[in-house]
Amino acid sequence: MTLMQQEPGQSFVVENRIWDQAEALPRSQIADLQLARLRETAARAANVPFYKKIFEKEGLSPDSIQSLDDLQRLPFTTKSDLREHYPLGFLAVPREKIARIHGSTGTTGKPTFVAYTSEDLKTWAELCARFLTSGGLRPEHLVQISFGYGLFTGGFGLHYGVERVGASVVPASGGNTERQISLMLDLKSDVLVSTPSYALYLGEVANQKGIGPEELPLQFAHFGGEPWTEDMRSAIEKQMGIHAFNNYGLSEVIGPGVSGECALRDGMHIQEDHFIVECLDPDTLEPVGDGERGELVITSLTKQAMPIIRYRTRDIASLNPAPCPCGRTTIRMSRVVGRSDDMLIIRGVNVFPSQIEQALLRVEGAAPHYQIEVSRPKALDEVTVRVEMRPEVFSDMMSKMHSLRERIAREIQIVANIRVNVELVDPHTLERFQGKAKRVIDNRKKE
Ligand code: DLL
Repeated sequence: MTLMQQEPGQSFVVENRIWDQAEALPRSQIADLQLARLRETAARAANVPFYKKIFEKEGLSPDSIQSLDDLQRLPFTTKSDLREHYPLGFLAVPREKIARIHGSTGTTGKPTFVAYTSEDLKTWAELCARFLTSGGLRPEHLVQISFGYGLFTGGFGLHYGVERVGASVVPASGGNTERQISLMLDLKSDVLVSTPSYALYLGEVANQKGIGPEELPLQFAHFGGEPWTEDMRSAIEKQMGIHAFNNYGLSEVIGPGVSGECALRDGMHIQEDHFIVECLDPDTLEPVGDGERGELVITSLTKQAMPIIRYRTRDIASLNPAPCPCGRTTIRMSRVVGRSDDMLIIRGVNVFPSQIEQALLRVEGAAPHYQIEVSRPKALDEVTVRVEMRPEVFSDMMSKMHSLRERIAREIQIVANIRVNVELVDPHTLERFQGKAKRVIDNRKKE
């Protein structure tokens, strides 16, 4: 198939290629495979004391799964279930079968660990190879991986995926931004792998050193690990002169490799032969309709060391089952608008930080660097959005600054339906991030 994606003014062309025909199976075959694998997963999960106890209590067994609808009879798993069985209480295989352990630090409490058998590691590399290929990676490319190599699944996960495709890796790891830029220039990296917020910072530092998009050798990038918006994609693409793809995953489920964009970049294809993704109303836990937002709940179908059933991700997104012109038959998920636990409730209105990002990036003169501070000085919530000005609009004319502030506040009101205070700050003064961005300070928790 010769489907291509080319934006006006860009020389990079993404040719549509499929790594594994499993991505393009007829829907009925996907369903058959999912059912068989769901039963295998239930059998493996019966070795995990947490699931065994529930299965016994509810009279569940692999044989009681007769159709995919029976998934709804299986229990949910939450982050606190994993924490309560710290460190490795969810293992379904003897410890000597474990080939590697990763973990997520989380923002509160103990980390959670996730384990892989050598078979799991092979599967993981294949899954990453799939989305990397769908987003343009070919054996001739040189990929700079600027995710931390460590417990975080981003570094090693993508590393083995790139190698599986046959491309070359520069395992730059996170941080040391000046060195990242020299590596990129000296080795002529074609592809960047990082969080979108780190890419934004890298691009900014390069630009400050007089290295513009034309001088950067990068052609395209695979970003993931945190929520970001279409407007942020445009800002980073412009700053670095690249074409950026989105990919999604979480350590509890495998790491990166759950889903990723194809050349058309209209939603992330879910690797449905390895995961069942449900989209549920977070309050009622009933399925929402196609295209409606809900919480993603994920069941692994092939993981051996730590099979996971109906994991409540807290990520809010929607599902699109419509066929994609790229030829893949898998369901696509939208961007993650945010995590339900990051959703701010401001005077009763639900707001995701990504809505504020979307609004302010639409205002010319506002830089894509911002911080949201929420407080409750008296009885009412107050939100202050600090936004950096672009150096070119920085002005000592009060009236100009005032109208920029007003435009940002108005745009936020339109998109997020809340009135906020906007503080314009000098260029390059807000914190930059080398991994996942932390843009919200909620003082109400302390007050
Ligand atoms: O962030 C795995 C990963 C690494 C995915 C690198 C993609 C690239 P955790 O540290 O466990 O794992 O964090 C998982 O990050 O539940 C989402 O809230 C968020 N997240 C990951 N990818 C995206 C994305 C890795 N593309 C949590 N868009 C998930 C929005 C994302 N949020």
